[in-house]
Amino acid sequence: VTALLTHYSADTASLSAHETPTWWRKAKYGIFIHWGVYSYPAWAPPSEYAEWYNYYLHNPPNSSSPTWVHHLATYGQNILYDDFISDFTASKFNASAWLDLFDRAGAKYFVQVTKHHDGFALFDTGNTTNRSSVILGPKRDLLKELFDTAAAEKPHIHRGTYYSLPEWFNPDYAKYGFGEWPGGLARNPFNTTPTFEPYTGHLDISDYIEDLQYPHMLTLATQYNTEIMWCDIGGPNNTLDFAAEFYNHALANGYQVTMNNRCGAVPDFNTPEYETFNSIQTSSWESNEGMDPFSYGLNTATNASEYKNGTTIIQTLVDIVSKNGNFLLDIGPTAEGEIIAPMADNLLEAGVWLEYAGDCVYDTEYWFQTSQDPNPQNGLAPARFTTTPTTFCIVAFDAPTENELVIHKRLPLLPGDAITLLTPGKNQSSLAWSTDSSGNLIINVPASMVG
Ligand code: FUL
Repeated sequence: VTALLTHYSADTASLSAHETPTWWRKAKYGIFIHWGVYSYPAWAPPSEYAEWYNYYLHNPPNSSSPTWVHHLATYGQNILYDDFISDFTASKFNASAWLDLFDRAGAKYFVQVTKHHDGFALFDTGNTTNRSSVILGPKRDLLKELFDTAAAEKPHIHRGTYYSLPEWFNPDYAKYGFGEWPGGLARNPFNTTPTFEPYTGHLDISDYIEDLQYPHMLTLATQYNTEIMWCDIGGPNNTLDFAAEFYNHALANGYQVTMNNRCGAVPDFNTPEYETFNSIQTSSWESNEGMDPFSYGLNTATNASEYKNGTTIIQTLVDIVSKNGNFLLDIGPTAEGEIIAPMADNLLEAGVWLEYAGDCVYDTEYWFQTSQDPNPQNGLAPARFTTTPTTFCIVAFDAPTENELVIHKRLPLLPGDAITLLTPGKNQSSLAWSTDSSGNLIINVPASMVG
């Protein structure tokens, strides 16, 4: 059989033909990693993102911004954000350990932040800028370590890259800057005269898009072979050209890639942030949120008991999958490169369930009629539905309070079909079932499962 490969050109019509690959739609669950210079101060008040530390340090200027107040009390006025670059050491970063954790957590892909809005890259940025972990701080190509280790040790886990299109404080970005940001320059908030902070590692380039952003994106695509281009916050870009290069590179090398909706051109999938859709969406989507109640980067002001636990992770994942989405769950490692125990434990707790019940998550489809029981019994959370070509899954979010679990929906069951309870160890047991005159499904539940 000969397959003709379609090559993409840098125009909307051509690029619109691209879709999320099958592997991505089957994978359902990925780990998002926000790791960078902001992982050192690792602080934000409850309603702000910790990875925005530099932004909140300077905005609003000369005010009582909580980050500024915290910074002054903790580090004093002589420490600038870029002084934290040397504290971002990655000294305990062990790519094998991270990947082993992701694997045991049941994740099928990860998306590493390779450069956030602070412009500090975790990959080799060549001659575009010296503002990277290769030149400064750890002096290591952290992205290469993670990608190479994943390819060698966990080849079934797909590799993606987050990339912030803007760099808020890069003087070269100023001419493209949004009015609401500080004109591309960070003014030292402790200094009342307008002195501006150095943008450490900055090289003399003539155009931010042509000489920095576009080369970076091409580097991630063609040198690191990223499978997911997860851009952030849009803004000026050269993404039509990039997308054609990205897709054609993957085609020529025999793998499948995808790009999100924040790159500025013809997305493969949407990315609701700290929210999910409450009904089935037939086009591709991926919901992302932190394990922290409101941060992607590590926030040491959050009590670990507030993190999403295993049950919440699973219920969020299954809810999303029942509506045709993927779940990208974020963790924030420390500046030294450790994934703290409470985060790792919660990931592993969810992984235990996925180990025996993952057949109802991975490689499933949404059920076209509805994602959930429309009328759950006795105040229980509604059960969610997923399907495969040969099975229909019901995932109950609460243990039934009686020996019967009633599903208030006519399901595609035929007389003689078996209903199997998935249990740890995969000791599957058949449950007796019947339907009532309205077509509701009544499943007999063993006493041990009644809550
Ligand atoms: C947002 C960013 O501003 C956040 O810091 C975070 O990276 C999130 C995933 O996207 O737009």
